[in-house]
Amino acid sequence: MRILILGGDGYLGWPTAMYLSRRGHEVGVVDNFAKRRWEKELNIMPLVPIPPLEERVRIWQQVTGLPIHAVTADLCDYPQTKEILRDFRPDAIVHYGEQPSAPFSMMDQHRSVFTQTNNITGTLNLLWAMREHAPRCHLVKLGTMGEYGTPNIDIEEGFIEIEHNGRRDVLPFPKQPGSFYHLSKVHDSHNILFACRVWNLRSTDLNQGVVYGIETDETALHPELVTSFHYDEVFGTALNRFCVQAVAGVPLTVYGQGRQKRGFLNIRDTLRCVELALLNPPGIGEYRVFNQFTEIFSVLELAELVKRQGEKLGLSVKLQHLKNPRVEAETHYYNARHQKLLELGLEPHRLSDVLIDSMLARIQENAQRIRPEIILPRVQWDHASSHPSSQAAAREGKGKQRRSVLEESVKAAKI
Ligand code: USQ
Repeated sequence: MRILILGGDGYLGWPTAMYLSRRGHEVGVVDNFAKRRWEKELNIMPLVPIPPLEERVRIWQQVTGLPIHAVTADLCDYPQTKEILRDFRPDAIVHYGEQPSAPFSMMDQHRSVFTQTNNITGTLNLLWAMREHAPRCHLVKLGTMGEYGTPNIDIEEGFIEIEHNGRRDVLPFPKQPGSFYHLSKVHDSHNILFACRVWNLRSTDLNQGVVYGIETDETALHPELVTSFHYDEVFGTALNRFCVQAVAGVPLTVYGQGRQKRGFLNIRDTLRCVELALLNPPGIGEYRVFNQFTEIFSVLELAELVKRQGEKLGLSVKLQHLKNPRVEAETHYYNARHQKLLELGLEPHRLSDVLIDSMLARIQENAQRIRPEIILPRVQWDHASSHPSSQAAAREGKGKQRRSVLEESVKAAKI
């Protein structure tokens, strides 16, 4: 297949590009490098610095003899988006090209509006470009389990059969997301469903859980093929952060009671899930949802696992229950279905002692790079952000208040 990976410079995009290239697909990656810019703005960086995308593509070709085509483009620029689809003629598109962080979207007004403008506009442009230039192409869109929130009933895969006043229908599962970022994915889902219904496009919405892991078979081929692994409060996800904290000797940052439950999966399973969706496409006009995670844990369970394994390796690991910076239920029912990818053949890499050991070992090799000062949470869901970058933006913003928010955000999206 000819496959375009949008957001191909990111934590998941780059490993997906290599994985699919190695399996014989013709792969193109598209990125506007916005995440590298946000890292600079927030003064954070991945644990291991990552070379520029062209360099990684060159090394990939050198190591494997396989080409990956890289294009710099912004999905918020419609002519650019159309041109890419017209030139590359994809059979499938894997869409990771969005602002991926919940804390980033809750940091301040500007970043919140930016997240929704960027994510929703980019995806809507993509749908219009597909309609015009690639109407049979299969869109594999990365959504999130966070679209559903934590309802007091079982979570289905996208749709639920409801009986109301004696009548029945199958309707989109109710959404109760927990941040403006998660909301942006909800809005995307509605737009994609509508485009499939009205224009006969086809799409798989992968409602993915929290991903952990630092290495895949392809990143391990060469030190410069490493992926962008974050442990800061903005882009780092829970288990990745806990592993780095254990190595750094920083108490594990359990938010609140830590009883909040989420679906988790290994980065290797993300790649396999995307491949399974690609190899088993939906029909013309079909919009389907797969819940993409392999195991459910509470945050506290994860922290305890990391503590136990860390101590076996001789690390001194403590847990710290911080006042929860987020507004989220800490004690709740959570039972989400995740059958469809298993039925297609997914064999999960379950979280094991060995897996945590290997993450800790990999992080220990880079222990000198850890910056403890970027670990503690500063973004609060219900207060003004104490993040220095937001305070600076707020001071600067006073002189600019007349300029419309939308104008600002669209401008930022194009940098
Ligand atoms: N948490 C802690 N301590 C930390 C970090 C997080 O207790 O140091 C808790 C949070 O309060 C939350 C849970 O861990 O209850 C998950 O937080 P997270 O930061 O690992 O994940 P989240 O913000 O939900 O977002 C991440 C990715 C996002 C993806 C989502 C999948 O950044 O792109 O969509 O996971 S899901 O959570 O299923 O919606």
